[in-house]
Amino acid sequence: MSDAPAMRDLLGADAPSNWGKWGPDDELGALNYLDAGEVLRGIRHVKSGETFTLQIQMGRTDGPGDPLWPGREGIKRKNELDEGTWDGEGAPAFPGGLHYADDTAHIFLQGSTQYDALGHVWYDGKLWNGYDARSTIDAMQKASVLPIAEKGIVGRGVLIDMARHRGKDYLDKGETFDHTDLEAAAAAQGVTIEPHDILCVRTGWMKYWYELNDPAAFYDGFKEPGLTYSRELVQWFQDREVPNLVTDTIANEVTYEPETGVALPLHCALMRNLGVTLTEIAWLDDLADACAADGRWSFLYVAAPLKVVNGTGAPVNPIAIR
Ligand code: UVW
Repeated sequence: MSDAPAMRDLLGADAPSNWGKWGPDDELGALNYLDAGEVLRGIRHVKSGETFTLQIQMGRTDGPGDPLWPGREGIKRKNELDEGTWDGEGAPAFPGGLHYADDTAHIFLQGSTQYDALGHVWYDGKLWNGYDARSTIDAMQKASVLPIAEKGIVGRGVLIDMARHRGKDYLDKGETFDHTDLEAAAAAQGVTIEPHDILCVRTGWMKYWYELNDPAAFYDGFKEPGLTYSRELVQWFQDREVPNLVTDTIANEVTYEPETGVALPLHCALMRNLGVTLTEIAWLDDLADACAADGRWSFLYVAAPLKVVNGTGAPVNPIAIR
């Protein structure tokens, strides 16, 4: 048993919270900030019409596989019908000679670039907005990914390139940064992180996964780089009214809070308590290169995770339009 403190002791009984802010039945959390005005604000940041898709490829077979939280598996895609099907005795015959191919897939909903449902993590038996954690049993009844998917996520995105800011291709294992570093990087990039921005943060960690091409080395002493918990950082997210945090890491924050060893406290502080939606495993490198080339770090961000009823999350291919 670890001697790390309980989540409630680390975050505090009076941790910053948005529970109740959007009513007792809310399942969207800080995405409520993204209203029609925010869509129009995002559109004003489209200047050149370039588009960048931010999902990693699912089920790549030419490298290390897909980057995953330990214990998860990448997509298992299976041919059900292909040209071979139509050779056999008793193959279906369609008027006109139509042939077609079908696949099935077994996927972890968190097994690729994804939106987490607000109910995806919890502590002390309560999810986002105070919903009972037992409502997750068998199927996520409250704060599933479905309301997020029904809404869609559209607004002004801003990219903070922490790896570039620190002069690296990718951050080191366990390397941390906080809101003051985000502000410093933004200032160096010549961009301001504005209220209601969809905050995209690049660490280079996806690039590291593919370039290293060695899952054993990647998972040895598994500790992703990322944002690290402090009460001030959580307060900053609440004050900035950040609706959505998007990163190129598997879990959006340094895996273990360095002082206490608590695993993923920002999942709890931001997602469970503030209703900030988390998007993980994003491919931000091509977007970052384009932003660095002309010094424009803001864009229209559009994402529509799959409408999985009762889903704990859903794969997504967000698009940044600049
Ligand atoms: C966990 O919460 C364990 O994983 P993630 O949010 O990265 O999918």
